[in-house]
Amino acid sequence: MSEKEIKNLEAIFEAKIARDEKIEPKDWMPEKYRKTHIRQMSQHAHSEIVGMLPEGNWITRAPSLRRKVALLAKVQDEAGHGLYLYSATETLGISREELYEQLHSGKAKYSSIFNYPTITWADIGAIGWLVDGAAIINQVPLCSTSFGPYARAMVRVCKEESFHQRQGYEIMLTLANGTPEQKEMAQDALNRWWWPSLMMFGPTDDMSTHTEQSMKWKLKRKTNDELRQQFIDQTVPQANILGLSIPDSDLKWNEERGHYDFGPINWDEFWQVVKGHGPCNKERLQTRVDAWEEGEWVRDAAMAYAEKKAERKVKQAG
Ligand code: BYC
Repeated sequence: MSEKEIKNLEAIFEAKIARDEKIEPKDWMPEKYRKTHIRQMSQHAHSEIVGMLPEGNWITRAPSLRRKVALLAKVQDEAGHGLYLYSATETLGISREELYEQLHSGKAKYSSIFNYPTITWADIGAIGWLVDGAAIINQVPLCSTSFGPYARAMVRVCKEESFHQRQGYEIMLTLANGTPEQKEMAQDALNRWWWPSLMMFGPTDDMSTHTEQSMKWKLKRKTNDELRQQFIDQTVPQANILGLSIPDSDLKWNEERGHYDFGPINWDEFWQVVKGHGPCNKERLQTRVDAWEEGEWVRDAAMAYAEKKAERKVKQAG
């Protein structure tokens, strides 16, 4: 393709972004746009799949049938989110096998939050309330992201996340209004999950490598810091209703800014977890690799069946 033709395609692409039109898989797009989307969307898909593990840990120990049914449904929804997102990523010309390989080899990232352990039942409440609460804030703007398949997948994901957030908050509400031991368990879960939840939004804007370009492409509609602040402002009143205290002595309403001020985030901890040295990184990855290897016979059987069926069709047609 000549330089002039590329410039022309670039102009068409930029004009579409400016008009808020969706970019579809068959449209021309700059290579960097395609790669950035593969990176973010696949990391998002991996996060959903790995995100099933900390909660899956509690399915057999949920305290009642009602809690078990809700938790099962939530974890199944997460599998579904992963599958929509892998399919949407495949439209950018990368195979599912390649995506899995990137996760299993440790090349691809997934959200830092899923490398923390779920020690008590209250952790399931805290994940629904805080982690899904953070996910909604991060993902609602993604419903209007510029790449069509990602934006459309996000609409359904957000509806389901909203149910997840409520099931978590309801667990916290029950514990916070329960016995002193139950309330203490809820407080302990909030203490352990608060800061990692703030880290989910990614590094501060001045440290974020991708935000500026992703905002220009309308992949990201808000910056990491804007979303983090929105999460804090929304969550503090919810903690007050629960009668639990947020583990941050610097947390204070700032009348002038119209936002809560908050204390420093431990970015060393964040980067340690992102680089694979969090409390559960090794266990999480190993579980995924084992699932992939143990499922090989299922994939082989499905492929063999599909081939046999295709052969039979050809014979019948001939
Ligand atoms: N954990 O330039 P930045 C869920 C990486 S699933 C690990 O700001 P970007 C749920 C980042 O990848 C939650 N790594 O990046 C599921 C980059 O490294 P690379 C997942 C992180 O992409 C089950 C570097 O740091 N949600 O909600 O502009 C149950 C610099 O960052 C993290 C999504 O994936 C992190 N927390 O912004 C319950 C949403 N943060 O790639 C809930 C879609 C940053 O250059 N993704 N890094 O090696 C996004 O919105 C954006 O990718 C992020 C990061 C805001 C996460």
